[in-house]
Amino acid sequence: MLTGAAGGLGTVLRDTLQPCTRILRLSDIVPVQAGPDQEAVTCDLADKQAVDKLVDGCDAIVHMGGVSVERPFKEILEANIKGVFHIYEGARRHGVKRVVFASSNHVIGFYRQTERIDAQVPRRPDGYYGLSKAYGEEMASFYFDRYGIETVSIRIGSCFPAVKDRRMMHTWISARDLTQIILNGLMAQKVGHTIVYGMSANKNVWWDNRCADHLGYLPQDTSEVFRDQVERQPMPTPDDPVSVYQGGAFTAAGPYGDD
Ligand code: NAI
Ligand code: 15L
Repeated sequence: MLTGAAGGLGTVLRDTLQPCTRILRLSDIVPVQAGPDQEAVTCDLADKQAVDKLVDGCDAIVHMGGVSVERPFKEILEANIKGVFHIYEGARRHGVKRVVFASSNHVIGFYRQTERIDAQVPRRPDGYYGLSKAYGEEMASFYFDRYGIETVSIRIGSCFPAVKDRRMMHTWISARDLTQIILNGLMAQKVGHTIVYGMSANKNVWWDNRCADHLGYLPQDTSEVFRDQVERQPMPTPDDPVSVYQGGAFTAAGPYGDD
């Protein structure tokens, strides 16, 4: 089952994951059209009963749905925080044993671009969105320790068809490489709760994936193919958050505390 199927990544993943499924159940809060060997279920992740029904009958869950940028806390609370709880409760109740969770680099967004980090460093979320992904990772850890449900949390960098700016030269991941991480995350023998940074084979990366070696992820793509076009863009000032922090502009978004 794929949540967030109407989104930017969901629209690509519904095709790239399809060959590895018997039936791919697609879900989003907005309607999606099912193709051959697909089912479509419109469901708000904030609705516990609806999510419980959604999960019934699934072998595995790829959880991409939710608010994907910094927004007022209430929106994040409903879609992401309650949403991820409902997904794991559904998994527990219906015996689903494997989840791939779309976490984000914004879980560690307040690390500086001069730092190199692995998946064991303390989290430094850069907003309510990053906090919700940190909560999702902790939820995954708890459901493994307590119920044996295994998860691969992918701290996705920037997954778009092309690199948009200098920061993304470090954070970019192609849809092909993201698909490989997801499939490896679903098929690997034992993952417990594994955190992996979702990046392609870029130069000068900030993230070290040695804690996720057992996934056997071998990126095929690199942001280098976009270097010429990106380096034609004006250089931001050295104190601009886009040049200072790994989370870039997200570290200066808001404040969104007052709903
Ligand atoms: P997106 O915003 O295009 O797609 C998210 C989907 O979730 C949308 O189709 C939306 O309708 C759905 N959704 C939102 N609230 C919902 C709710 N209450 N109930 C059910 N569905 C709901 O985001 P995108 O780019 O496709 O990202 C997919 C996932 O990957 C997100 O969880 C995002 O946080 C994460 N991610 C994406 C990155 C990227 O570079 N695209 C980077 C890091 C993380
Ligand atoms: C994310 O978590 C967002 O979902 C995506 O839209 C991008 O902003 C990405 O991070 C990024 O940091 O580039």
